[in-house]
Amino acid sequence: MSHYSIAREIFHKAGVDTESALDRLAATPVSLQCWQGDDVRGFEEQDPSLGGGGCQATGNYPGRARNIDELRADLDTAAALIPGKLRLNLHACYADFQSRRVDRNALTIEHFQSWVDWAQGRGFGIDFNPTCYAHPLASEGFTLSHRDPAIRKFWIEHCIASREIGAAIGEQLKNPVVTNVWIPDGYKDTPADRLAPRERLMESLDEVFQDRSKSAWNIDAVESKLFGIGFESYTVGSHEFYLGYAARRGLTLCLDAGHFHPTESVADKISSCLLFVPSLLLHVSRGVRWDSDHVVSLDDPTRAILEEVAACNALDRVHIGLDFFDASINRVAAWIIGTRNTQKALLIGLLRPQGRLQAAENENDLTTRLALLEESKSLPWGLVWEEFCRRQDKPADGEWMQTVKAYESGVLAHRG
Ligand code: RNT
Ligand code: ZN
Repeated sequence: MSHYSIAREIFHKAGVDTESALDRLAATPVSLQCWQGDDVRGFEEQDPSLGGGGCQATGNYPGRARNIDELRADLDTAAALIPGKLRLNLHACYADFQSRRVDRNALTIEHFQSWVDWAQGRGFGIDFNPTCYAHPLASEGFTLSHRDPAIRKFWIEHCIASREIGAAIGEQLKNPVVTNVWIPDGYKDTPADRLAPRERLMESLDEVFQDRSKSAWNIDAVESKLFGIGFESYTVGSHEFYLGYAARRGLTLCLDAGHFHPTESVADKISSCLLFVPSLLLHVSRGVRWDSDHVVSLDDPTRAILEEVAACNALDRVHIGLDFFDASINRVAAWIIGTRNTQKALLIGLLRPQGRLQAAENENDLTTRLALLEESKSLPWGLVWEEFCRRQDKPADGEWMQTVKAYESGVLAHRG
């Protein structure tokens, strides 16, 4: 008997159909963040002192991708070692300028066509993000909520251009793009006026999202944050701001696992938010003490988030994206570890004996509920994961590192 057939039997006894979990996992795309490959720098050759708006890639492991070709080669290496459906999450600062460089408010689909062709060849969908940081007009730490209308206008134009690009990509791929707006705006120290920047942000967003005519191909998302490095005391686009805004405008709400108080449960927010917004975007990440964007671990908070998506039966309303950037380890391995962990967390959620748990709860038999929940933790999900990798023709755990090491010595080590 194979490992998997034993596991299938054990799960069957627990009232869980592993085949259906495997099918659902295979049908669920995970969006790979391009920015893990180059420490969120992009290819605009901006002065690094302009900063990342509070995003901080730390570490100096050799092998950072320095150009589009290197980034694509690294993504290909990672994707070959990850089972399941993948998407590529692009940022506007990863434009392929070829000969003529333009500023961010003048970007068009032309600057991303080579990415679209690349993704199409691999069967990947694409997601998109305006880049509202690391730019001279973001140097004061304010973009869409800046008090200067000319600066606001630039960023409004950039966000509109990004949504147009998203729609054009979605239409070409016949696969809608999630375009996610995140801005760093905020203050290091206590503001005198918390209201006015939020009013300005709301007005700017109203302009950005005025034309919703391309919503078949472009899904608009907004991402909140609690604080960033250099933005410790106040973030204009807080959770309450965007929850209210997304609910009112019918936008997708992005929940980044690193953007809340460390003791807050992001998992618990999912069911509430889904009652008020059409869909959610997850930025699966891991904060260690702060929004440190560590590689996703198969830890309790990550499991809770993905288990909750499965328990709410909300896979059709939740887009799963990754958001971590670690420069202290092999960057290709970081993608592989973080993506596989996200998929494992979802698989664990899909393998939970939800029917029996719910039945116990409905009978108010909370003792049985606890017993089932606890015992489900030792069901052999790892064998089902092994089967998933096998069916997808991808390496099982313990079998991919050699390939990454060979790529490191053959390719990454030769980058200056
Ligand atoms: C920043 C946000 C945002 C970024 C990406 C690179 O705190 O999480 O999603 O990580 O734009
Ligand atoms: Zn994020």
